[in-house]
Amino acid sequence: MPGEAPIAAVAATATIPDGDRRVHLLREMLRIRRFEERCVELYSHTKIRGFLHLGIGEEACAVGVMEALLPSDSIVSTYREHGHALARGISMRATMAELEGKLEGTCRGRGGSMHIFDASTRFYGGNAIVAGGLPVAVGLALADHLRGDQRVTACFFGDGAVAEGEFHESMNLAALWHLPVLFCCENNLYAMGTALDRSESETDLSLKAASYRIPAWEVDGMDVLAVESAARSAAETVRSGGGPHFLELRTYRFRAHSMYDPDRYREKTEIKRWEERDPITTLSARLSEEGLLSSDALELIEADVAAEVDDAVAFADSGTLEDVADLRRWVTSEPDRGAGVP
Ligand SMILES: Cc1ncc(C[n+]2csc(CCOP(=O)(O)OP(=O)(O)O)c2C)c(N)n1
Repeated sequence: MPGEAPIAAVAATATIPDGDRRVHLLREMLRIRRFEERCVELYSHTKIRGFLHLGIGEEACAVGVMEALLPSDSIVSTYREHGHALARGISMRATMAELEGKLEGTCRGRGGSMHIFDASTRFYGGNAIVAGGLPVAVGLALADHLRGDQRVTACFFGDGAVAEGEFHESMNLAALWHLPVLFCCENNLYAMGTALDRSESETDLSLKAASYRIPAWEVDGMDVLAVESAARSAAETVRSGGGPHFLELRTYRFRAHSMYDPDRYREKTEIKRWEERDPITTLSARLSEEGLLSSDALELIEADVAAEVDDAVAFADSGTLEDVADLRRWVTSEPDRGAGVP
């Protein structure tokens, strides 16, 4: 049923991160949370326009998976990708500038919130099309496979994507060709305003992956340590030729689907129940109980993160909007169109 607590984390073989690493994971989640909270303000001041989908509540998925990847691995994401981008190491400045539509952004401000792309970190894009990233991930993995590169392509998508044909075609080909893809399904129980159990006859998403003979693990997506541990284990297997793997990350978004969504399809009590499992407050409580994080240290982290967000906003605010005369450039590749474009 929607809103029920997720099942326990999968037992994983990787060692639990030590104290410093856990504090690092907390800091990374805080960077995403505070960045997105600021995005809400910027949106209300119309500095960010268009669609804006926030992953507040889902930070553990982005941070946990990204920690398990190598710089040589590739990532494909969705329209809810700010967290994935920041956790991958794309600068907060460039990310914010992209959201504000500035030239200094990752895509000259042309992509905006849903289409952050950065080849230097092998971040092959947010994608506005539900399930649109899956075939891209399969293509990247096929190229690696044919070249003999030992890379993993991590592909994020929501539970709504499993209703799309692209999901099934991608799972089938990845399994058939034994491709190095780590499918990361962020199951937050809702595909926009539709609950999973109102749109899927089979709500056990891991079972769908298993039906393609892809090993599938169910993971507590509100626990960054569980996500990191499972992702590390799965990524290592994929990298060493184990073929595609599937992680169902059981998570929840605390805010509406997007800034336009009145969020009338779920009970406030359900949201409250999940907020009690907030990945940031639960990890910081755990670290403080274990004597690994004092309140002073947490304040320092918060201050650092606040300064980084302020700096990113100042950078984006002082950025440049593209010259209208250039808008037709790079829509198609320039060499094909000859010199002197547009
Ligand atoms: C092919 C396609 N169909 C419909 C839409 C409209 N749409 C945008 S988000 C969304 C729901 C997707 O839900 P899910 O994959 O669970 O992701 P979540 O928003 O929960 O992260 C839909 C139907 C779209 N963008 N692309």
